[in-house]
This record gives sequence, C-alpha cells and structure tokens, in this order.
Amino acid sequence: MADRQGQFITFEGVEGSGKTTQARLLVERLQADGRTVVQTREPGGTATGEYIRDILQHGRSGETLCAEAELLLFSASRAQLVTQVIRPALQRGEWVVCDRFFDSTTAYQAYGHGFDVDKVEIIHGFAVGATVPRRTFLLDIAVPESLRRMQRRNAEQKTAPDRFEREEIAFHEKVHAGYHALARRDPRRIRVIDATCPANEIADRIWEELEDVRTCTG
Ligand code: T5A
Repeated sequence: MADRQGQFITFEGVEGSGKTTQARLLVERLQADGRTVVQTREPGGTATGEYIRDILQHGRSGETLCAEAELLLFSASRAQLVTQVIRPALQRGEWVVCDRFFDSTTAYQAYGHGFDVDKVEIIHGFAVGATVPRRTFLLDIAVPESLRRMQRRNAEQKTAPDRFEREEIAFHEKVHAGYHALARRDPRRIRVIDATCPANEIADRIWEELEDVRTCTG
C-alpha cells in the first residue's frame, strides 16, 4: 500500500469516557483495512514514560507533587514518546493511535488547574515540535456519568481510584468545559463524539469521521 501515508490520531475526554475502548476498536478496524498501526498512550508508551506515569498516578515519593512539576512531567513523557515512538512510526508510513496527547495537558493542567493556556501551549510546541495529531476524537460524556463508570470499573476490578479520579467533581467539570473550548477553537482537527452510545456505534461514527483521512494519499 505504497500510496497510503501514516496518520496520527488521538483520543481525548474525561476519565472513563471510553478512550481506551475506542482506541482499541479503531486499531482493529485499521488493521483489518490493511494498515500498520502503532497503539500507544499517555502518560507512558515508553519505558521512561511508564516510570513517569507511575510517579504521576501513585505519588510514590510520598511528597505532594507541585502543579508545575506535574505539568512538566506530562510534557517530558510526551517528548520521549514523540521522539522514540510516534515520529519514527509516522516516518515509516504507519498509523499511530494514541490514548491522550497534548490536549489532555491543556484540559487538565490549564483549564483544570488554572495555568495560562498560551504558556502551556508553548510547552507543547517545545515537547512535540511539528508532530501534531491529524484528527482528535473528543469522547463526550457528562462528568457524573463518567465517574459512575469509573466507580463501577474499580468495583469490578477491585482497584482503588487513582490520584486523578479522586479530584473534586468541580475539577472534572472544568476539564470537561476546557475540552469543549478546545474543540470550538479547532473543529477541523477535534471532532466531538457522543460517548454515551453503545461502544460499537461510537466506533462506527469514528470510522465515518475518519473517511477523509483514510482516503488521503498526500
Ligand atoms: N492527565 C493525562 C493529565 O492530567 N494531563 C495529561 O497531560 C495527561 C496525558 C491518566 C490521568 O492523567 C491525567 C488524566 C487522567 O486522570 P488514564 O488512565 O490515561 O489516566 O486516563 P483515564 O481517562 O482515567 O483512562 P481510563 O482507561 O480509566 O478511561 P477511558 O480510557 O476513557 O475509558 P475505558 O475505555 O477504559 O472505559 C472505562 C469504563 O467504561 C466502560 C468500559 O468497559 C470501562 O469499564 N465503557 C463503556 N460503558 C458503556 N458504554 C460505552 N460506550 C463504554 N465504553 C467504555
């Protein structure tokens, strides 16, 4: 399939909006369509990134991570992922499907924690350069429903809520509103998808929304 080029697709949304589920379903469809796909996630996706994820989610040092350090750790994980995984895959003509990317930092650290959006975006530019997603799916679900999903999953899997899931509901609402502000600003890249339908219906919608990208050759 020499006439096909790789594309960079990301999934975004609040906790439990179904990003991991939809990333997996999209990868399966792309592979069935003959594409070579790299599936990855943030924070993480490299050995360094997974160490950083552990620090961010579980705070093993016992110290309270200051908000500035948190933002830079997310960005450090991303820079490593772009350099080591995403950019090389795109250069080989492969597709990359990533569960969260820089919009998460804008939504959580800027809109959620109050850092200046413009300054945060300067850090994104430093971390990723020109490696920007071609399309981003914002899985849209009301915060109370998303938190119910996470509680249900934690109960089923007997896992404790992580540091982010324990944030106040008001924080998650700010993140939700932040995502919508980003989608309004960049509607060509960021497509808002109703995440409350059955998973297969959402996957169908995403597939349709990717038609122009799938058929793009140049
Ligand atoms: N973070 C991350 C930042 O603050 N800044 C950043 O820059 C970045 C990159 C990462 C945390 O870090 C923060 C955000 C996060 O708090 P994470 O594990 O990547 O954590 O993110 P989560 O959103 O918590 O990921 P989850 O895997 O927990 O949720 P998903 O991926 O959105 O949802 P998924 O697919 O795992 O599904 C959750 C549950 O819902 C069910 C699933 O079966 C599962 O039980 N489900 C559905 N139920 C009904 N209908 C559907 N359509 C469903 N789809 C899935």
